[in-house]
Amino acid sequence: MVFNELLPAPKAVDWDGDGKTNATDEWIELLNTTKQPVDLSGWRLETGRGGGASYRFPRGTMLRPGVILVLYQRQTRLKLDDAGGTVRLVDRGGKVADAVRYDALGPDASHGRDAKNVWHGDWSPSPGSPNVPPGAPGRGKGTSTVTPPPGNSEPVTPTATPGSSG
Ligand SMILES: [Ca+2]
Ligand SMILES: [Ca+2]
Repeated sequence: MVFNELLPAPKAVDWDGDGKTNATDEWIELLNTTKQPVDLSGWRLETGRGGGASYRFPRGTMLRPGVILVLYQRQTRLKLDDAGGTVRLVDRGGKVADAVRYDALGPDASHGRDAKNVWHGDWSPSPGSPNVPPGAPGRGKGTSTVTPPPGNSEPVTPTATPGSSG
């Protein structure tokens, strides 16, 4: 489980889509980089240098492999310092699963991780979508993608409809 992207200083964009542009438009992305679903029940997100604020994931928070979870400030109540800071993901046993430090970013700019674990402050923010470099084709514009659960897809057999005889 890793941090994938975060946006600490929203300004002119209503990122959470509630009709208002304010501090609650801050968001954090988590990505399940493992090959199996991760149960985040009891895990925590922390800001600050210890003794900071924290958000505890509710029971039943599951993240499927490869899926991105977007957490808006409305949900977590965690304030990301515009001047830079640290966010930590702490597992149920109190172990830090991942931590990310970011510096001051421009308004509506995100701090995002690429596939090689290098962080960028100049990529287009993409809440809920994979992070793509500027200029890449098909870059996300803030649309959340819902991955359907892997189920059995049954072949569809066309049924012959007998024509009416006249
Ligand atoms: Ca908003
Ligand atoms: Ca993203």
